[in-house]
Amino acid sequence: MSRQEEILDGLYEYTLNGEAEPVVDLTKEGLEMSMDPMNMLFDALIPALEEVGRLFEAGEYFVPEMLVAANAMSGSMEILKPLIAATGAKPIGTFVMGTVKGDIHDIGKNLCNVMLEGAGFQLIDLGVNVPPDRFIEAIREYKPGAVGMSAFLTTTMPMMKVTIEAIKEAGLRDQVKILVGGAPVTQEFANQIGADGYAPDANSTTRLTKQLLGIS
Ligand code: B12
Repeated sequence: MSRQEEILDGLYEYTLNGEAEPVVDLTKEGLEMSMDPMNMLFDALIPALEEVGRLFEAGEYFVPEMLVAANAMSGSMEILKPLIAATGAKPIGTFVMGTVKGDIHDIGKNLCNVMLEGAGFQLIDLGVNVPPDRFIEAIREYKPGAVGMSAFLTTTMPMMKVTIEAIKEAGLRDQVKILVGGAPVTQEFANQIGADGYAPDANSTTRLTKQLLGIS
């Protein structure tokens, strides 16, 4: 096995076990060896978190294990993020992103942010547990082309509809394209609640946003 393969294996295993320090060390070593940040992200870190989700579902992992795994991944993300995000160029548009009220999952959202920034968008991240009013304030303040809402719980998905309705009531609906996403969200749900688009992952989020805003 090459050292690069060992690094990918290590990133996967240590993330799965929630060991933050070796994840950071291996990330740095990988970069020193000129490994592609996207490679580390999509071939090791994200698959590890997918496995964490599977283990949680199977009753073998509990919330604390999920949390340490997520934290281990975040340490690496902090290092990789500036390398993936674009530098200097004039932004091609503004994107306001947030995880809806009641929900604190932010890893999927953060990945979308990184890819959107990488594609040249100015990213306004409202964070997690974002109430409808905060989305509305941000639309008024930043005048974004697009707004993204993330939800990872079936119990917080309805908050997306509530937020869209609130944006409508505030008279702002026709000024923005609204995208929704997160593990339990589907295209069908997006249609039902009157969103403009749904994307299953960060890459397609970027593609869809450009398409909705007519940016080639
Ligand atoms: C890590 C994790 C946590 C961490 C979150 C840490 C953090 N900082 O985010 C912690 C431990 C805090 C947590 C807590 C809970 N969690 Co949790 N968690 C997960 C886990 C394992 C991974 C989620 C994740 O980050 N995945 C990685 C990313 C990369 O996922 P992704 O879907 O591929 O992301 C892409 C797309 O979704 C899309 N996308 C994401 N956002 C957006 C937004 C837009 C606009 C677009 C277009 C696209 C888009 O692009 C992303 C990037 O490619 C999932 C399991 C799973 N299978 O999802 C459970 C899971 C989501 N959690 C679950 C549960 C039940 C909980 C708790 C209720 C547990 C508890 N009893 O306390 C709490 C709820 C807390 C709250 N109020 O939000 C359940 C939800 C069940 C359900 N159907 O509702 C899941 C599915 C686990 C399971 N299988 O049961 N959790």
